[in-house]
Amino acid sequence: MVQVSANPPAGTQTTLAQQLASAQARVLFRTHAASNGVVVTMPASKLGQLATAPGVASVRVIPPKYPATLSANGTTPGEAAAAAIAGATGAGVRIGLIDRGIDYTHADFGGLGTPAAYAANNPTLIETGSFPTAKVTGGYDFAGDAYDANAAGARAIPAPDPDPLECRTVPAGTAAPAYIGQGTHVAGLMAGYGVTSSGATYRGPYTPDSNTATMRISPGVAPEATIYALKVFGCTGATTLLTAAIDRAPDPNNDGNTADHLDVLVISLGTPFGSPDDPDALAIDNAVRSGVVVVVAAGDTENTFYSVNSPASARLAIAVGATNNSAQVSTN
Ligand SMILES: [Ca+2]
Ligand SMILES: [Ca+2]
Ligand SMILES: [Ca+2]
Repeated sequence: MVQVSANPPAGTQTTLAQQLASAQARVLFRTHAASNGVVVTMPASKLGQLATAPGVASVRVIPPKYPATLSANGTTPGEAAAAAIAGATGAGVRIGLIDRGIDYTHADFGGLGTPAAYAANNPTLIETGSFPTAKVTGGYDFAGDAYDANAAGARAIPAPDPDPLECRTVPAGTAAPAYIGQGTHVAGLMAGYGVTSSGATYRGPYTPDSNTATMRISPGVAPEATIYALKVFGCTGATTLLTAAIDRAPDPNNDGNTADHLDVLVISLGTPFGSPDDPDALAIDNAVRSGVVVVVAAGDTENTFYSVNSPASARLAIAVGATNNSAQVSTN
């Protein structure tokens, strides 16, 4: 990531883009709210000439990030009830989720909840009336389903589209990884409505008396919050698109004014042995300064030294560890 100096002259990013082209750099995206810079893929041998270009404050490598996979079975009725006792149902709170996207056709988010509804939804475009929904109130796909930062050739280049529907398939001949469904799972833990034993969306009330024990899926911890789906992964593999998504949290409508910033940003992904100076971590610090509470998974590498993920390593992030259902430190 090429970060622009403070108070740069107008047009610095554009001038920089021209210099980047001469250095065989391909621009992946530009940012303005949580970070002022340009993210490129380019030959390592050309990095030195960029560092001395006018207006450049720093040139940093973005380590690829991976989904922080889950093995828990969802929220328990007790967790949902505890939140309800506190009156903390999330009403009025807007949560951004940077992940693999969300299956917003799922009944847990008020969708039809049928395989046919998912299959009929083209993940590259917004069919009239399909999105946003009352629960998933906005979002964007920064990646496109074919994207994988670690792939060779064209798949390493993101192909963004407006639909953050989570991918449920993998390329032919590829084994399905453990994280298929992760974005939808995390969204449900956060803010799912709940699904009744008959498969219908639960519509409340969210009180200590709610009979969640017999539900197919318990309500999320904040079942009345809304979700903004920021998709940074393709169907498989890694991402270097995190800063593009973090940039959207202070300014969801991308108009340069942060008055509409999200309340909370949840990031359940990363790479072990993180640095607080990873560009993604620095973008998080700036998002927090804009008023966004940023919560990041601490990682899946068990109890060892320096195992906290980047970007959970951000100085201003709330880094959250996890245990499994047997009270063991999370290991995927
Ligand atoms: Ca669609
Ligand atoms: Ca898409
Ligand atoms: Ca705005």
